[in-house]
Amino acid sequence: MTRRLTLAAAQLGPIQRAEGRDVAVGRMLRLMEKAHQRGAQVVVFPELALTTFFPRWYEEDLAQANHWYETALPSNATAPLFEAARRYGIGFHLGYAELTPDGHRYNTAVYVHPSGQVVLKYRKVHLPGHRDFDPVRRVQHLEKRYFEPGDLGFPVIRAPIADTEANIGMMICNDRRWPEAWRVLGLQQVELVMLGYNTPSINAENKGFEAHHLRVAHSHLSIQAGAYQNACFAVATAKAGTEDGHELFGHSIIVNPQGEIMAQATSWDDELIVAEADLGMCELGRRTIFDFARHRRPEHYTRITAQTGSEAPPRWQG
Ligand code: ING
Repeated sequence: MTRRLTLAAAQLGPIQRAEGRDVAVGRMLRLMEKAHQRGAQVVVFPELALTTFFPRWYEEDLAQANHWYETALPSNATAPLFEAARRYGIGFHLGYAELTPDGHRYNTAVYVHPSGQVVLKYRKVHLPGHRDFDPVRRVQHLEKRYFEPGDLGFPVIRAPIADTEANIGMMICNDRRWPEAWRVLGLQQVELVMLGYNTPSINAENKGFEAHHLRVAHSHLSIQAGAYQNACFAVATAKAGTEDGHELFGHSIIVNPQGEIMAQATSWDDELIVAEADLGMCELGRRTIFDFARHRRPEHYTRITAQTGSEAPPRWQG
């Protein structure tokens, strides 16, 4: 039986440091209404969608950063999103900063069913940047200060969506650059990867490894490869534009299991992109080129989990 889904990436433009959650939620409600008008059944909002990308701002005392975090979901500020989801019958992915009751801090994403129930939660595993103030950097990227590595792994669940169901999984921003994240989801037969990102358009480390003109290419390369090599769809949604003078790139995309870009945002502002997914494409990939059971040889992959860093190879002795 064919399983079709209409997917949407709800890209957000900049959220300034001084702007409250009501501003972001108001803009997200307008995007959700557009998604409803265009027949979307799943909407993916960005990473840290409720606030500015605050890891660019240093705080000596972490408690002074608590206002950037959600201690409950839904909250008064986010309840309108849950109401809209119920009203339109739309499931949505939301990225936000999570402060748990016992004081743990995570860069988190949830998938919320139209009923308002949280179907899946994920906490960002790969945290880029640094922990302490770095005077060399033109812009700080303090995700290792403000968040702990995720403790939920990369879960996949088969979730009811609209009149069908899909194997859904999530990752967040930097995770997309690590093939291990995609493969752990692929080994659970993921069919729809939802991922939000906030990616600076210039290289704050200024060491030049990643040339500016390749920033977007590397983002798309990572997502297209991940989707193709794990026979899944991916909805990758940016928060974009200039936040208090600091630029984030947009270029949100929806990718199919062939690695093709089905839709791409062309602005760096609030923008909805939509694509029709035939989930049967995932099964085709899993039964042919990427039939893991037939083709993978885990006995040769032990370095992937045995090692953290790379090791220099032995020198050839001739
Ligand atoms: N941002 C960036 C990302 O991975 C980054 C950080 C940019 C790392 C470019 C390496 C190269 O897209 C977040 N929030 O992870």
